[in-house]
Amino acid sequence: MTERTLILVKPDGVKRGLTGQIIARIEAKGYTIAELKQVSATRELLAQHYAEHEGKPFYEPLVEFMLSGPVVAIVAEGHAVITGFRSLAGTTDPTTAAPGTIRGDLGRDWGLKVQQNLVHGSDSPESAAREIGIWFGN
Ligand code: DAT
Ligand code: MG
Repeated sequence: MTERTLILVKPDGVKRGLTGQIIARIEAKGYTIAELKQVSATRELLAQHYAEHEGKPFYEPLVEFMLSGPVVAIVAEGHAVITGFRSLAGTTDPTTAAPGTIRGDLGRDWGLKVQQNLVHGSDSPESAAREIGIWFGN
């Protein structure tokens, strides 16, 4: 079934000029870019987006990091794109994310309180629907 996922190029990816490379990898995998915009997130928007992490030790640094510069929000479309993009992104910690993935090839540990790992991807159909609504409206 064709599905949609919410992808964010986080502020580290935008600042390092990696947006084009990241979009190229999404397209090279065969997914379609359905929506794309550069936005400066707000605290309110991030509180919704990261609601599941509220109260965790990395929550505040995560929100500050996501406010540190613009992000590029993307809706990508294709069969099994939710799982497929998570696989393309690699595991959360960029130090150990597999080579060949976005995080594994382009990210690393900068010794900060939060993992700056270049991209976000929705983790389930429910998350995707919720997050697309948050970033793009319905
Ligand atoms: P993912 O982005 O792989 O879905 P997540 O949803 O568990 O990971 O966490 C959201 C973000 O928070 C993640 O991209 C980076 C940061 N983060 C998660 N766990 C962390 C930790 N233990 N220490 C520092 N930052 C962390
Ligand atoms: Mg997540």
